Amino acid sequence: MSNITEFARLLDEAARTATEVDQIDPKSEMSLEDAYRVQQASIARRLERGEKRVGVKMGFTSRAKMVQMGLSDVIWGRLTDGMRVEEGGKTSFSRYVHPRAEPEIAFVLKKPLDGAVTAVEALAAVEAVAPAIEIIDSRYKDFKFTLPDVIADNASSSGFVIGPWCDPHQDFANLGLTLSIDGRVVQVGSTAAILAHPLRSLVAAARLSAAAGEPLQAGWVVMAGGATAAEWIKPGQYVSLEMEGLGGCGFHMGE
Ligand code: OOG
Ligand code: MG
Repeated sequence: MSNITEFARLLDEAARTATEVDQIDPKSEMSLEDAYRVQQASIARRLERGEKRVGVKMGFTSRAKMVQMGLSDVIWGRLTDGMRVEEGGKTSFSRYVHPRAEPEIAFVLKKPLDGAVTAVEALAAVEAVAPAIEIIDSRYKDFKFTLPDVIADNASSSGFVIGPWCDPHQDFANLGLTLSIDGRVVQVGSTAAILAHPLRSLVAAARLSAAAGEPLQAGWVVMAGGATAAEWIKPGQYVSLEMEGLGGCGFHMGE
């Protein structure tokens, strides 16, 4: 128990001060349940500082991400309002250790989703879908971690940018997308890379969140997971996403 509190403090401080730390479980000895307890306790510290819980992010929902990071289990993390980056706005490099960006699709819910749901039920709870960019930033040295490590570190959550909210009653199963840095395309992909259909990621989010005793709420955002490998971001760069049919979004990485 005290280990959980101590790791939560360590990772929260690392995130708050943008300082890298050693892996807490390099031999992968911690149970995934304990790793999620560390995550929960570290997010509780953010909430105590006044941040508000705004949703959930899913991780390793595409093969490209699994291959890039060498892990193959779907994971999830907790999003707070402190992680929001305004669409078209600027975030500061000093807030991150070694940020990367990846193209995703986001859902916002109009109804709660609790536990085992079908894709049809999940879609019925969706208010809108949007093109989105996740800024991930592992607090671990060299962005290297085991599965318990990354779960404890809130699945590397650091920032997210959401583009225009669109009608979910359109086919978003296989939308082409490009991620660009300073106008140069660096990743090409499709929303189909996300578990073959991004709604499957929402179904998994509903199940995993409920199992943790924190079912998805109306108004929450769910980030479905990176559709391509993530790209390193340097100060001064502009990162943008274009998604077929849904439009785009972007952000400036300041100094
Ligand atoms: C872990 C987070 C994975 C995704 O979209 O797959 C993730 C990481 O890659 O650091 O956010
Ligand atoms: Mg992601």
